[in-house]
Amino acid sequence: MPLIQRGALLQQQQSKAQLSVIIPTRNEPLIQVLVDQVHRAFSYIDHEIIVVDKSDRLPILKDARVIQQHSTGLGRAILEGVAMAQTEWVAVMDGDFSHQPRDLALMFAGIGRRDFVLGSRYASGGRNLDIPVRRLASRAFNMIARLILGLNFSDPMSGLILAKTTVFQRVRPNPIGFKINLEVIFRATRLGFRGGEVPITFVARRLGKKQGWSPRGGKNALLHSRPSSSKMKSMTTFRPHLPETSGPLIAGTLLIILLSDGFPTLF
Ligand SMILES: Nc1nc2c(ncn2[C@@H]2O[C@H](COP(=O)(O)OP(=O)(O)OP(=O)(O)O)[C@@H](O)[C@H]2O)c(=O)[nH]1
Ligand SMILES: [Mg+2]
Repeated sequence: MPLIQRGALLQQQQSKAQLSVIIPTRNEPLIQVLVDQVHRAFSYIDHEIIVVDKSDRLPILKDARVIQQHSTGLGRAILEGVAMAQTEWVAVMDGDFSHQPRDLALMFAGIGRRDFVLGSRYASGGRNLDIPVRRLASRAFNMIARLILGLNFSDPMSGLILAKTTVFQRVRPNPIGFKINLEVIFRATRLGFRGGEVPITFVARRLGKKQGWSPRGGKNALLHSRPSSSKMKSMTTFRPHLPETSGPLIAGTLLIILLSDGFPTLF
């Protein structure tokens, strides 16, 4: 190949972003502030931000690709974002400041030879500053997921993940509702991808309308997921009667959601 062409190709390769940060959003008032902070956290690396939006009105954002979500549910929003990414790495974070851009930058810096890393509230040095009822539910939900799936991660439900794009491509998640990371982690580990975790600080949403009460939005899973079993169908009809903060009911509901919704997609 002529030198000049080789040079142009090299330049093209070098200027290609290495990392796509995918932020699913639904009426998030602080999204532009978050986009700016993510850019600052990754100022040392070529990156892009893809906002996959399902708001009432598509936000106009500076320095981010905004795509309108065509599918339904958070899990599928993430997949739409990953499909747009042409980078070696993809990261997924919430758009409400529960996940900190600096934590994501630390995850990227510490990735080493691993194929994916999870942000963990429960690894040594991590913190969960969410409201008490959600902290409790999150612990219970994590424990159930880890026990049943035999996952060796302290917090597979944190929602913050950084992975090689090939991990998502090989895993080909088929999410129903919210539980995409659980599915990705479980299948990726089975496929032999190397995973790790980095401690993070998770905070309750700063602003904006609450979208769900469960650690990862069980209510949205009920509202937006495609029923995968008769159990799920009965949960959907049952939903309007759910009180907002009834602990045992929440734990029971989460368990049923997990069993009826997430698990059939894992195997
Ligand atoms: N594109 C898209 N984004 C969503 C959808 N549901 C939630 N989100 C976004 O996904 C991220 C996580 O959802 P949250 O509503 O924060 O879920 P949560 O943390 O369990 O609950 P709260 O923080 O209490 O609302 C946020 O950035 C939401 O705006 C959806 O159906 N589509
Ligand atoms: Mg949130």
